[in-house]
Parts: sequence; C-alpha cells; structure tokens
Amino acid sequence: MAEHPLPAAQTCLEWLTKMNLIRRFEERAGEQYTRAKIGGFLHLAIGEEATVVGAVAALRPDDYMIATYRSHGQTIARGSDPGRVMAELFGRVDGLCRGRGGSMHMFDLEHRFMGGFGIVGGNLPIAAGFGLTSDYLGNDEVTLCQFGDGASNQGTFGETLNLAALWSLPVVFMVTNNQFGMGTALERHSAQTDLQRKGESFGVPGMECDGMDVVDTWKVTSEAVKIAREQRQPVLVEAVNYRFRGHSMADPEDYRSEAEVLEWSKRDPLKTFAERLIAEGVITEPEREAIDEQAMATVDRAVEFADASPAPEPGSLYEDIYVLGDQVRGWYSTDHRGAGVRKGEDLS
Ligand SMILES: Cc1ncc(C[n+]2csc(CCOP(=O)(O)OP(=O)(O)O)c2C)c(N)n1
Repeated sequence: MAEHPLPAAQTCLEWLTKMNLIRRFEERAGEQYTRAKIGGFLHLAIGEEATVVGAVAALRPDDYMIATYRSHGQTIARGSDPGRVMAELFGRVDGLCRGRGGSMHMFDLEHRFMGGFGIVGGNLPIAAGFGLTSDYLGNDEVTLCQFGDGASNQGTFGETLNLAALWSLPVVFMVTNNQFGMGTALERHSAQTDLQRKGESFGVPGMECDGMDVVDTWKVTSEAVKIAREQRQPVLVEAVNYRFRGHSMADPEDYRSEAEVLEWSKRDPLKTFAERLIAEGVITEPEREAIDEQAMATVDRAVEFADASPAPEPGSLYEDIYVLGDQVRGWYSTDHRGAGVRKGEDLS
C-alpha cells in the first residue's frame, strides 16, 4: 500500500500522543488485572492503536461511535478521561459508568461513545438505529461501528447491512480484521477472507485500509465517512491489523506461533509512526521520549484516581433497574412465592 504524505505536524503529534497513551494505558490495565484490581474479563487491543486513533480522527465530535468489548482505546480516543476509564475497570463509583459496566461496557454519551458491547455482532443493529435516528432527525451525523472479523459471520451482519443499504443509513461499518476470532484464524472461520467484499450482495461498497498505519486508516475512513454523510450510503471498511496480546487475559495462545507475532510486531503501529515522524523531521527523539513519559504520568494518575475512588454502595445495586419486584407481571422474574413454573400467570 502506498504511503500517504503526513498531515499537519500538530495533527501527527496529537495522533502519536493518543496512540502512546492508549498503549501505556492498556499495558497498565493488564498489569492491574494480574494484581486482581480488575475483575471479569479484560480484552486488550495492543497493536491495534492505529486502527482506533485513525478511525476516530475521521469523525466529528457529534458523530456516533460504537465498538466491542475491546474498546478502552476507543473511549480514550473519543476524549474520555483516562482516570474515569481506569476507575470503570476497577469497578469504582467514579468510573465512566459508575463502576457498573467494567471493561466490556465503556460508555460516554458526552463524547458520543455509545459503548462497549459484549455480544459479538450485537452492536451492528444498534448502529443502524443511530443511523436511522440521524436520518429521522434530518441531520448529517454519521455513525461508525467497529466489530471484529469473527463478528462478520454473525447473522446480525447480513441483517444490518441489508437494512442499512435499503434505508440509506449514514453508517460506516468497520470490520477490524485482527486475524483471529478468539483462537480461530480468519481462514478457518470465514469463507470469504477478503472481508471488505462481504457487503457487496447487500449493495454496501467496501474499502480496505492498513490498520497498522494511522494515516492510511484515517484517509480511508474519512473517505467512507464522507460517502455516508453526503450520499447517505453505508460503507464497509476492512481495517487489517494484528493484536499482539491474547484474546483476553486468559489465553494460552497456542493457535499462533511466536514467530508470527514477532513478524507482525515489526510493523508495530506506535513504533513505526514515531519513527516516521522522526525521519521526516516532525519530532525529535527526545520529544518522542517526552511524549512517552507524559503518557506514563497520565496513566499513573489514572491508577491513583481509580484506587482512591470508592466501590459503589451495596444498596445502590437496585438503582438503574428497569423493573422491580412489585411491578413485575410476568413469570420471567424471581418468583417470591417459591419454586415452580407458573408460565404466563399474573403475579398481582
Ligand atoms: C453472540 C456471542 N457469541 C460468542 C461470544 C463469545 N466471544 C467473545 S469474543 C469472541 C470472538 C470474536 O472475535 P472477533 O469478532 O474477531 O473480535 P476480536 O475479539 O478479534 O476483536 C467470541 C466468540 C460472545 N461474546 N457473543
């Protein structure tokens, strides 16, 4: 793929700073997980920072973004405070979702980051819903929906792309092809491995970007966003990248060789972008080091902030629940009258 000229120096600096912060944040999150500060699952996107930052750079602040359970970076890139993201990982009250969501369910309405989503492929129909909302309201906001290569095999993929094309919804679907769905390699789970083509039969045009190159990701995503915004046409973008860590923190990684990881790590998006900026005279080596130190200091503060934040009160467990005991009219809730199936009975 041809190398694009760099954008303005200020933009390059911004991207490098964000990618560096996300990398350090995730490394530290992994460390905190092993110290049992973080419960549940933790999916890191180390190696995928160019895809995250390049895609976010193509959006306006009033555009919507929705991603998967692997979305700490997206949240930070959209502008959420790293301290609040770390506090969410720790399950504390100052977390973005007051500690209710954890790693997989980041959410920040202020920055229009509409989640973090744990169900593989479950975020696609929701993205179509945002697109339909923009259409209904008659504005030109675009939705960017990121999901994995594995998710492109889900029924929701076809259902959503079909409706999005039929209803001309302004949604950019970005399939992040990090080569694996958990431990299953792309060629073992998808008949069509040229993922950008998967929307063709629905009338959704495809594009591909080098997800290890922040400039290419930004360029291609910007083009897709422009089409969605101006022509009301959904687009599918395949971002080809690689995750350097396991699927989640508990992954023996026996489905790939060390040599393969090593080969891809030569294209480490953070390292290659920093080296390019130095080679083209945008920054100096000491400046790069200063950016890294700044990132580590921000992450130190984020951990301190999360540590100092209290756990939610046990009594708050019943807050934000849609239906409570005496409002229940169905058989699907806990039945306080004891065991036994009473399907369809009215409990009142
Ligand atoms: C509907 C559903 N099925 C299965 C799972 C379990 N699961 C979690 S992640 C994952 C793999 C998804 O891979 P991919 O879409 O490529 O995303 P990646 O993890 O590589 O970012 C699976 C099968 C789930 N969360 N939801």
